Amino acid sequence: MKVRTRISAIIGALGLVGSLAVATATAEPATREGAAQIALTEVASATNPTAGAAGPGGTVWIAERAGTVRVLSDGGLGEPVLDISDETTTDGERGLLGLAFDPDLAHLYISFTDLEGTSTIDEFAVQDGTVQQDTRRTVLTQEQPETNHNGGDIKFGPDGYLYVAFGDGGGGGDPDGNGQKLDTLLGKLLRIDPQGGDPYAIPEDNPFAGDPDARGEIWSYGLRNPWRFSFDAGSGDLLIGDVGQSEWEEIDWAPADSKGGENYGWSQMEGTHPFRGGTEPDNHVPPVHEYDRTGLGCSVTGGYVYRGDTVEDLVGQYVYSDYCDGTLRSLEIENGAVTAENDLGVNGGEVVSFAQDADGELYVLAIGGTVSRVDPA
Ligand SMILES: [Ca+2]
Repeated sequence: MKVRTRISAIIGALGLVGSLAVATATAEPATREGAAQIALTEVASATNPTAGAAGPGGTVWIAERAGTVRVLSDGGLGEPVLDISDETTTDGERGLLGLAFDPDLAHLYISFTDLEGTSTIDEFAVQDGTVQQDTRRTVLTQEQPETNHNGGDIKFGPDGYLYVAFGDGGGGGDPDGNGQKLDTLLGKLLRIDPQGGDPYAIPEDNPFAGDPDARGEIWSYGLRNPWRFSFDAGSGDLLIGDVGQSEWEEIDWAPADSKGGENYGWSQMEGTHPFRGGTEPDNHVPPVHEYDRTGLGCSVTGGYVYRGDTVEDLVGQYVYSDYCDGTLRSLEIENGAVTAENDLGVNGGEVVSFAQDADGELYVLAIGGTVSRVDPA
């Protein structure tokens, strides 16, 4: 079956799934009663887009996996404004995997794997909407033992610090137990102050700052492959899409007033289930939502809480998808508990990432190249 073969090939190429599971064809999703009515409007075609961020002048900057950054505006997607394609590869899950602007739009940060596969966060000054190439400096690096589970998403939090997501080091099943180890940056969400030191500073109120047995950069841990995460632009809450091993895909949640230190359980737990005879940690923070692989997909793609204006019924809902399934779904979350799950009735293709513009409108990025905006139906 052609579609199945194509999806399988792409999954193999990007390797986001933890096992060799093959995507199965799914029935057309039905819109549930009460769900917002949305449509996807294709606004651009990119080459393997992996990430996007709101940039200067109402633009959205799109990262392409092979190493280019292009700016999306009303006129479409422009020529590359940054090209590091000779510094990265697309082995396994590698490439240019994330980008973020600081709150003043004064600096652009990119997250990529270098030619040795080392995860690298670099910074550029931005002036008048233009990347100042000669200001480039490396902020943080992390060696990666395998080509998968590199994570790589980066976002500024409402606190003005840079958060960095790294997977567990890959290989399947967390062979080194990195998820629960506090002396490695693998399997973690980090929180750093890139402007506060050289090459960066660790915020004093990080949960493990000053702990000789732990890396001070760690904000939360017990993550397998937190491929995409975001902060709610309205509430400041944190949402993480953590890709499962072979059974459970999960969304993790932390409130805006969290002090950090959350243990999301991997690799003792996969979702709410002990993993391979694992023991649930006393401080385990279970996912706010999980789903198995019997129909909804096989590799969660974390999205954003919708804070735009155009789809009124969607405001406040967390929109996400799955790489293998492509259906857009939303969660309604109150006080850290899901009160409703919605099938939004549209399919974004091989959804690998989302982007949010300065107005809170959402864009869906499919690895095949489609960049679509979430519009009212
Ligand atoms: Ca977990």
